[in-house]
Amino acid sequence: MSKFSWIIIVIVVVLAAGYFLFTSGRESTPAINQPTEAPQVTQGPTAQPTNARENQSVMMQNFAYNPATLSVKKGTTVSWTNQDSVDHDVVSEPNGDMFKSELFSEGESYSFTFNSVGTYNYYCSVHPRMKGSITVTE
Ligand SMILES: [Cu+2]
Repeated sequence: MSKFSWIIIVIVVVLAAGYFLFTSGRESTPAINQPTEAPQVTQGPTAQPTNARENQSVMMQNFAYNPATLSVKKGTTVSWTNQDSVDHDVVSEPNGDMFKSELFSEGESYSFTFNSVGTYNYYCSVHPRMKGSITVTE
């Protein structure tokens, strides 16, 4: 073998050894960094769908539902709270087929969970001018 070939082999071995030391040295650095990366746990994406289905409130004030129209996501529970000194109820049109509360007095409330997409008009059976509607979307 010529002297030139030996020089090539020595250079290759030195480069290979240097590469090995370099890569094995780098592998240990991520292990040191890991503890600082651990707290990067994000909770944003999971929190939003839960918020979309949080309960919604309708107040019964001065012989009116407030808000009179409400749009909610499917699965939302709507609660009506009576803030008048007279009794009110919540009856879905036409005859309370979907939901129908008892008459309830000041400070009391009634809840219904909307699991079907659609628009649901409702009224108070004692005060026919009291009307509202809930629109349920996907
Ligand atoms: Cu009423």
